[in-house]
Amino acid sequence: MNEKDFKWEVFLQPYELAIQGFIIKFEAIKKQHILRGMKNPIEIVTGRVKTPESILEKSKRLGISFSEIPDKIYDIAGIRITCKYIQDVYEVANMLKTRKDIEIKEVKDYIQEPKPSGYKSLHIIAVYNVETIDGQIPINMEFQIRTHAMHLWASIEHSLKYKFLRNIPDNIKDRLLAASEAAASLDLEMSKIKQIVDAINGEGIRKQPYPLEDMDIHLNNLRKW
Ligand code: 0O2
Repeated sequence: MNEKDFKWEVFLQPYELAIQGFIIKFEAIKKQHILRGMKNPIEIVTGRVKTPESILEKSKRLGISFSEIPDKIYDIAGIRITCKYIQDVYEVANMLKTRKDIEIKEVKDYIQEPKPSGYKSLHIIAVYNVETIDGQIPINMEFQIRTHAMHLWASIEHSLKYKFLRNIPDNIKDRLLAASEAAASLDLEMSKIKQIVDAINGEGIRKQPYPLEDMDIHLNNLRKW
C-alpha cells in the first residue's frame, strides 16, 4: 500500500459490499424471528464504512503505518446492532459466534468493563471473506452490539468528542460518566421488567401478535420481473 495516488474508492469497495451484505443478513434474522412468532433480539441494524480521513486520523493516533491499515484497523467496516435489553445484546453476540461466514478474532466486552469515558457496548472483531473480481479478499469487520440506552450515551459523547477535538472538558467528562451510570440503571430496570413479563408469558398469557405490516415486514419483495 502506497499513500501517494492511493485509490480509496477501490480499497473501500469490498468493505462497503460487506456492510451491505451484513445489513441484509441481520434484517433477515430479524424477519425470521418475527415471522415465526419468536422473541426477536434485534431492533435496529446499521452500518458504515469509515471515511479515509477518519482511517488516517486513527492510524496516526495509534502509530499504525499506512501499509498496516488493513491488518491493524479493525473497524473500517462497522455493523451496529441496537437491542432493547442487555440479554438481547448477548443473544445477538452468541448468534455471531455460531456463524460460519465469519471468523471471530476478538470479543471486547465494554459492558462488563466500560471504557474510562463511560462507553459501553459489546464489540466483536471478525474476519470476513468478500468475493470480488480478484477472488476472495479477507477483511476485518467490527460488530458493535448495544442497547438503546448505551447508544444514546455513545452518540452524544461521540459528537461532543468531535466538538471539543477529543479534549472534552473535565466537568463535562464527569457528567458523562454519571450519565453512563444512569443509562446502566435504566438498562438494569428494563431487564427486570422483561424478566417479570417473560414470567407472565410463561404462565400462559397469550401475546397479542402485531400485524406484520406494522413491523415493516413484507413478503415476496423480490418479485421484480
Ligand atoms: P467512528 O466515528 O465511530 O467511526 P479507539 O477507541 O477508537 O481509540 P480501538 O481500541 O480500536 O480505538 O477502539 P474500539 O474499542 O475497537 O472501538 C472503536 C469504535 O468503538 C469507535 O470508532 C467508536 O465507534 C466506538 N467507541 C470506542 N470507544 C468509544 C468511546 O469512548 N465513546 C464513543 N462514543 N464511542 C467509542 P471511532 O474510531 O471512534 O470512529
